Amino acid sequence: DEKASSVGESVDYKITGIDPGAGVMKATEKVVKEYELNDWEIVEGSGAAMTAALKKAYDKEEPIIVTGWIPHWKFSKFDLKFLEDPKGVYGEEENIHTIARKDLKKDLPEAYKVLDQFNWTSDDMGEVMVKIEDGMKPDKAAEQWIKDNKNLVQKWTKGVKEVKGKKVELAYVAWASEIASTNVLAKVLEDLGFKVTLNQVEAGPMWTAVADGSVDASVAAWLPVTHEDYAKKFDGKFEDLGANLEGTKIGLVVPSYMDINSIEDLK
Ligand code: PBE
Repeated sequence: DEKASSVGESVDYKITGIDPGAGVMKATEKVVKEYELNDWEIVEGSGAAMTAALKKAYDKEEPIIVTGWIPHWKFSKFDLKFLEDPKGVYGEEENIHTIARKDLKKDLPEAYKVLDQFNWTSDDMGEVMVKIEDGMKPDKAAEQWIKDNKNLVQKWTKGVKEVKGKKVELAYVAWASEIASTNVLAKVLEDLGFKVTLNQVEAGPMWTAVADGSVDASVAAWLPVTHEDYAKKFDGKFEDLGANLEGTKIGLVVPSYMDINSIEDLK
C-alpha cells in the first residue's frame, strides 16, 4: 500500500543491522522471508555503528529501522518502539544465560560459584550501560556500579573463598548489554583475587570458545531463541548455568515519531 511503499522508500528499503553473527540478524533474515519483504536489505555493521546511525537519524527526526533489543541504553536516550511481530518470528521474551566450559566446576570451583550465583535485572544492567554510554570506561563503570550495589554483589559471592591470582577467561561480544555484564563480572572476580582476561569476539567464536574449552565462560548467551542455532550446534559441549537476567527481547526498532507499528507495515 501507499504507506508501506513510502516507509520503504524513506529508508531506502534498508534495515540497519549489526554484526552478522548476532542472533537478531539471523532472526531478521527469517522476518524478511516470512513477511515477504522482498525489496528489503539487512545492512551488516556492529552494535556501535547501529546506535551511531540511530542517533544521527534521531537528531534530524529522520526515519530509520534498526535491529534492536532490550536491555539497551538506546531506550533511555531515545523515544523508540518495537514494531509488532504478529507472526512471532522474533519469539517471546527470553533470558540471558551464563554458559561455562565443561569441567569449570572441577577446575575453578570459586569462579564457577560466582558465575552460577550471578543474577541481576534489566534495570541493574541499564545503570551500567548508561554510565558507559555517557563516556565512562567499561571497567570504571563496573567498578562504580559494584560500589553502589554491594548487597547484590554479596549474594553473587556468597560462600566463595578468595583466591590468589587464579586465571579465568570470559568471552563476550561487543554488544552494549554484554560489555556491561562482562565487565561487572570481571571486576567481581578480580575483587576475589582472580586474574581475569576478557576476550572480545564475534558470537560464533564466543560459543565455540566455551564449547572447546578455550575460554572458561560467557555471560552472554541469549536463550532460547536468539542463540538457538549455537546452543543446538554445541549441544552437550557446554554447561548452561541458567539465566542471569530475565525478560529480554529482540526485534525491529524504530523511533516513535515514525508512523508505522508493525512489521507488516513494511510490506
Ligand atoms: N543481541 C544482544 C545479541 C544478543 C545480545 C540481541 C544483539 C544477538 O542478537 O545475538
